[in-house]
Amino acid sequence: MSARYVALSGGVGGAKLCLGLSHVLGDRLSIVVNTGDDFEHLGLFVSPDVDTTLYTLSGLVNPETGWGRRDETWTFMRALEGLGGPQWFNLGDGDLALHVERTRRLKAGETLTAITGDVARALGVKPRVLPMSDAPIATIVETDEGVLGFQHYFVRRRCEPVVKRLRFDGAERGTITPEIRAALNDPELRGIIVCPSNPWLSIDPLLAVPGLREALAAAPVPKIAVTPIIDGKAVKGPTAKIMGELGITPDAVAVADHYAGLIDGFVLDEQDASLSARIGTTVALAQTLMRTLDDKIALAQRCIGFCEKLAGRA
Ligand code: FO1
Repeated sequence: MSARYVALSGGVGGAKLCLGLSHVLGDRLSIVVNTGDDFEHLGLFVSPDVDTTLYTLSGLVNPETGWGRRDETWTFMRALEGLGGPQWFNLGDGDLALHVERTRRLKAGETLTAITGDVARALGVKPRVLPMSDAPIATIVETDEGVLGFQHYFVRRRCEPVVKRLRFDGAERGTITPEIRAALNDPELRGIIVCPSNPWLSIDPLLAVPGLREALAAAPVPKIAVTPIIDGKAVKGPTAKIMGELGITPDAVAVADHYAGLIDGFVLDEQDASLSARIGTTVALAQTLMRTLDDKIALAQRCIGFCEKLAGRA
């Protein structure tokens, strides 16, 4: 089978489904990853969602946290503490090498897409990992405590401030990369899968890149989204809290409504089957909670089968 798929992903939850998809599709999968969480820290360019995707797909990821590397050492952070340096954002020694090397190559004028492709190859990652933009786009969180950069909100303040509004600074200067356009125009493309990421924090920045939403809509294949909410609770992270603060009922229906116009199908968790009638598009029921690799592969196969059914091929 030469069928190719494109996944849209950000954060730890999205990376889990990408791992399942990579086991099924290998290099026939292209992943468009959120870069709105990227920021400069200690003079280093840190790209958390790209790195979580690369580490998850290579088996290097810390399985407890879902970010950073497993079996990590912390000599750098201890030495930094001794110098009075900031401690709120943890950079393990192995992880640090990636930030140093990426910063070196960006300063030499290379694109984030080219660097990410080389890192993926170095880590043995088969799918194409494509940053949503080579121009910097920063997710900014307007809260009751003022305007915060994403990592300050998410890590330093542990998502405690009340979110009033989200914006994506620099989006208007973004352009869809040639690599993403090629993936969406590939004649072998058979489907587009929006992973169970936080729609507001991880997928909206991606959809804010000029031309991307149009290119997705123009792709002549089914587009499906997988719910990140089960029984009114986010599987991980602040999705339900943020939805409440934005005045949105934290349930799967609100997520499907958020993607209205973009998707042809929605993967709802079996526990929320009673919500099916309120979803405004075709529904597939699945076990969307992914604890094991088999869960991730099974959900990936369910998504691919759903795309084939929507395309009238199954
Ligand atoms: N998340 C934390 O909660 N604490 C950290 O110290 C932390 C460090 C970190 C370093 C590199 C990296 O790629 C991710 C890191 N994250 C940390 C996770 C990161 O903030 C989130 O995974 C994404 O930005 C949201 O998905």
